[in-house]
Amino acid sequence: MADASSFYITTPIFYVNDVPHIGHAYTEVATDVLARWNRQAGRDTWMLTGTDEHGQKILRTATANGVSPKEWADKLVAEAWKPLLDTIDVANDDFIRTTDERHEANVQKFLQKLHDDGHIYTGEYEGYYCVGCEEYKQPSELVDGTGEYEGQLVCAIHSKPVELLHEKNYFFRMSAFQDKLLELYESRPDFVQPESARNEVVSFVRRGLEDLSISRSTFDWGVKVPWDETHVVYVWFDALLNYVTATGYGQDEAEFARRWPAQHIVGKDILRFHAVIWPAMLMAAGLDVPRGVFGHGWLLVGGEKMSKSKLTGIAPEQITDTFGSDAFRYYFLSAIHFGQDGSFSWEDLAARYQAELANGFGNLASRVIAMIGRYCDGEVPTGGEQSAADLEIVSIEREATDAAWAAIERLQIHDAIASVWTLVDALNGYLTAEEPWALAKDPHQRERLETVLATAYHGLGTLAVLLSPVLPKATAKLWSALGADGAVDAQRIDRAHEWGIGSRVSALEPLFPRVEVAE
Ligand code: ME8
Repeated sequence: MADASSFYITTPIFYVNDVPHIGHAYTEVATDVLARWNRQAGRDTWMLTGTDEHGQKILRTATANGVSPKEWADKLVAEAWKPLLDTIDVANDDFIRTTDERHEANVQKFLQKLHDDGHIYTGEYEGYYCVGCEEYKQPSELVDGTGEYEGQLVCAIHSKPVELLHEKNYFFRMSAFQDKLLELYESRPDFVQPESARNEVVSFVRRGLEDLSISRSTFDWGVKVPWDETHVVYVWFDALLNYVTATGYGQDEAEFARRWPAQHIVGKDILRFHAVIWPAMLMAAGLDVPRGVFGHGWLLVGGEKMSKSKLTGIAPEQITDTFGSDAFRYYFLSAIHFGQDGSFSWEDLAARYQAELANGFGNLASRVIAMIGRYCDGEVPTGGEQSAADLEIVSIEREATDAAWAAIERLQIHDAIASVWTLVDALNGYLTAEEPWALAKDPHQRERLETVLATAYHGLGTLAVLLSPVLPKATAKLWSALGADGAVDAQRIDRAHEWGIGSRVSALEPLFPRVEVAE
């Protein structure tokens, strides 16, 4: 098991049936911010993301497009899923595809072990299958279709008809793990977060666990079951294993021991797979369960979960082309309480961009640097005796650093940003109260002017360090304008207020320029 200085964090691996929308990008940026923060706190951090490429959903899409599923997946990964990471500035350490050899071979090893140890048997199942979810559904999860699906049962999530399937499959004895899972949720209350997600998972497991069908035999796009090549592994059983195959399970035990277990960040739609099925699979194989599972909320459009299948998907570039990747990251992570649903609107995005990023933070940075340029010839002043107001800024720097770090440890990203913003607001208030532009007009106030600018300068450096996981591009520019050494993301974030001072500032272009928003 990895030691306390190790931090392994994952996103779900996304289906390649379609291109990404801002819901997928939201999970990516949240995970990336947590990874960057931990990396900057000196932890041995690893962020994994990737794509889920097997199963009927991908097979059908590829067939409808007249290509093989592998060709389809290659195209989508190269043209859409990998470019997404650049669009939103994600610094992942690895990208796994379920068609990678390192994955497929070790899925077979895992399955063979479960088979050898008696966790798998042959059985029959009849039930309603949703290809959108790639899951058998309980009758309570279905609703009556309307419009073109009138008279049919549809999946409540996808609003598409389910299919009645009857198959002879291999089954995983998941029911045997019911008590162990309940003990896990009891002994580690933070295992499933947030609280609402935990409650849902606990009551689901208390109602009784069924065994799980883990193979399919009516199509062959998947990993072959090692002892019976007429079956492929159920796509979810295959996909969940990415988290261990990507970090050496079955082939590099040292790497695996260094990384595992992971903190999983997922949308609440796939909570049960991660918080019930996945830990049961790991328990059966004698491996450690994950460090935790965080189920975040949905981005809603018109009050419904935004999705491509319902044609409400918004492409991330629609936002980043106008506002930039930093604003994308900041907006979704500060405006939505991490763990709850949030409605996206262009008006809200534009308003927060202007008020918080352009006027609140960007303008503060430009003003302080311009004043040091104008009044001190670009030399960073050392300042004289500190007043109560100066000392108050120093203590807010320390408090914001501690509070942000504590919030990140609880995965409360919006709280962390709010804590950092107390320093943005305090510095803006400080400048308004101290009026350095007025002090500059009075030669007797020279020392006071320098002290105020030195204090504001130090506050900006602290902000650059604290905000670098969320705003990597803007803070790198600010850091260089502050004349500070090294790279901003190499500064210890848990001690952001102790950053080393530079000696000369240089001109800073507006960090968040005015944008013209089309109607
Ligand atoms: O479920 N709001 O992949 P998927 C917020 N391959 N997040 C959203 C969202 C929305 N409206 N829509 C999608 C799968 N997401 C499986 C996962 S993991 C072993 C296998 C995000 O392509 C959110 O993270 O359907 C959700 O859980 C995920 O995309 C589903 O992606």
